[in-house]
Amino acid sequence: MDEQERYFWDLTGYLIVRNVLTPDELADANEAFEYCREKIPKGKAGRGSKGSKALVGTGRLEMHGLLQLPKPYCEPFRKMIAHPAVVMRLNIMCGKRFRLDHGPLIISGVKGTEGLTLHGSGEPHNPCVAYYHQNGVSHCGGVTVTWQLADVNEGDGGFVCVPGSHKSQYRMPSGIRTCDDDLGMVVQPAMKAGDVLFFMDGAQTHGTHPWRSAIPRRSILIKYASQSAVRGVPRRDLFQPDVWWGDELINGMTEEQRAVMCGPGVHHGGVVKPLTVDEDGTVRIEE
Ligand SMILES: O=C(O)CCC(=O)C(=O)O
Repeated sequence: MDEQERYFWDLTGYLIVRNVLTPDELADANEAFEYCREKIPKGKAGRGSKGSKALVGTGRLEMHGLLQLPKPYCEPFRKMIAHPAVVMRLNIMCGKRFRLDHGPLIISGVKGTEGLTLHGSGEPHNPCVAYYHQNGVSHCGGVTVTWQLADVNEGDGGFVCVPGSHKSQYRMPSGIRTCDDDLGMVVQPAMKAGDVLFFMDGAQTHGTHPWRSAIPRRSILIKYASQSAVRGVPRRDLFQPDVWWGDELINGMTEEQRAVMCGPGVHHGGVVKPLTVDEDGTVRIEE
């Protein structure tokens, strides 16, 4: 990551690196995409656009599980997760020993596929994906890397963001969230097949415009975290104290003691309960 890239990243909250995939790598990735194309589940219309007029359309097209595809179709995605162009940049963006948090996933779109309301921007504040800068070192807890397998031209739709929003001290106005009154601040960057986009997932205001091109969208998103951040967890049981620490250590603990021994992560679906202290000093699980 050179000085120019670093400046762009720090200032805007995203970065596009051009021409990363070779023609052969791009062909292999597109062959794997073709294998998945008919299997991509369609979401319920309205789930992404949530009442927005600007983002309305047909259900979103997203597919997970790309690392588990049969060979050779998993290979292009396995190569992407530790690609040198990604490693050299994430070592600076997230710090060394960054890790894959969740993904890779396909985000596709056909003409008319709905958008996704803008989110991130630290709303609500989530320290594990925050961006900060101290002692000359910048740190972002969550970075998403999006590989483009087809061109995204100006006006096609797809990924959008508000450049610089990771530094904003104010709440995102509702017109920005829905894109119904975006103050001219929402940017949809144009990219070519083989380009790679990095963005500050969680820290930056970002989302999706409806897909407007007759050529379907082909994006592969891989979500990374710094070594100290955990959002997605591959199995719900990893939150359970006996799975995370082992039976022997947990045996005989009270429910409250067990509650502080849970495995880490944000996407726990409610299985991790917070503790609270009553006026009389009793510690109990908050329901
Ligand atoms: O690439 C896109 O369409 C945006 C994806 C997004 O909003 C996210 O991954 O949180």
